[in-house]
Amino acid sequence: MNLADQDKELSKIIDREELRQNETLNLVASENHVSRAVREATASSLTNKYAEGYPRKRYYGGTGLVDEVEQLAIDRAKKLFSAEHVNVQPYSGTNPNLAVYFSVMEPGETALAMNLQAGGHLSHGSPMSISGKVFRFAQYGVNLETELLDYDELEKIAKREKPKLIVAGASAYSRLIDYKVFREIADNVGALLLVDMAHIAGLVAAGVIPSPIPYAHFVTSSTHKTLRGPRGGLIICKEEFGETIDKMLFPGIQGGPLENIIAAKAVAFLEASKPEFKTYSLSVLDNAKTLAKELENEGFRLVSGGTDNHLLNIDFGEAGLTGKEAEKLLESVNIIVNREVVPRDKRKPYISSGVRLGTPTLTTRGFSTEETKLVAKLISAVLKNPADEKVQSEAKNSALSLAKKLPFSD
Ligand code: DSN
Repeated sequence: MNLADQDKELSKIIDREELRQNETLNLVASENHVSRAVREATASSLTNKYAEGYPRKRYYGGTGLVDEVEQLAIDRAKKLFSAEHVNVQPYSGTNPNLAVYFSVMEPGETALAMNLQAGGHLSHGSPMSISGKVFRFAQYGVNLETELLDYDELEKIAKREKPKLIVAGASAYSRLIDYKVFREIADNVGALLLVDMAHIAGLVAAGVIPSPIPYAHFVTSSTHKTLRGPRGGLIICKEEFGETIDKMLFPGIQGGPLENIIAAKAVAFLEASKPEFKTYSLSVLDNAKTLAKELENEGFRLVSGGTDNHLLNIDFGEAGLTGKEAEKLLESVNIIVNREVVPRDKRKPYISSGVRLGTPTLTTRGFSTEETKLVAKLISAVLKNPADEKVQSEAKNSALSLAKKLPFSD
């Protein structure tokens, strides 16, 4: 029985969500819209199969075909990223980080990672996360003048803290990261290097920004952001750490792998290896630069003055709109973003003084720099005239017609 007949109540909610996605302009930097092929693999009969273990070493019968699926995903990811060892079982982007931490540190030992205000991630040692509860995380940030990573300062902190692991990578940093310098600093203090490339994995796969893989001992990622796969994660590491990482992820951290999701990852890796994906990724970068330039022309202050990747952060300042207000205002006119703490933020993360904008989803639906300029104008009009109902209603109509003009192709 299909879903609509089996469970009308739920089916209607999903239909409404599909309509919402189609009728809104999504600028959440960490989201994307997967292909029908990825969705088909996600919804396939592989969801029925238990396969604890790894290919050719499972704890269940009947796993010959899921072995083929998982090996295909591993082989494709290795080729795509020129990686030595890949684990495709992580359920999310956070579990791979835990697998690395528990593989290289004992509880209480020190790691060094970027703080939240500079754009770091909760799983990089926030006291609210198990990472910060079990391990001691020292933190680096950005230079508060340039809002860029300050490698001299990073080195000073690394020498002082003597971490066992240095973590590079962020959720809200709009600039490129110099992985070679990170590796040199790690080597100088006897630390291992982990790069969390969750946000930029698709851009790395497409070869349109530098890859961390030659420099890092470990690279972790989610698979659903710029990489445009199903919701899930990935660990890449040097061969020498492969066995330890695999054992730490399963049985250390996770249970049975989601082979339907692993199949969908395999599809996404195939898609990301095609020339069209490189064209798409270049367009993600162009659109982000266009959005940044147009918003700056409209008078908005961007953290670090712009972007080199798929995202940018507007800082409204202490006296300006809060990120929460801006997020709600934009949602009311069918533009979806998320609030974001910015480097000098005095407000709590739930309120914040900024919003983060990204171009992966709009680019997937075919937005060019021309449409992106229109989106910037809409965002500007809405945020500058929060109490003007006419402006808000015109912006909503324009957002809706842009969405209808460029629907998702499948
Ligand atoms: N929650 C993701 C983001 O929005 O960046 C990171 O995992």
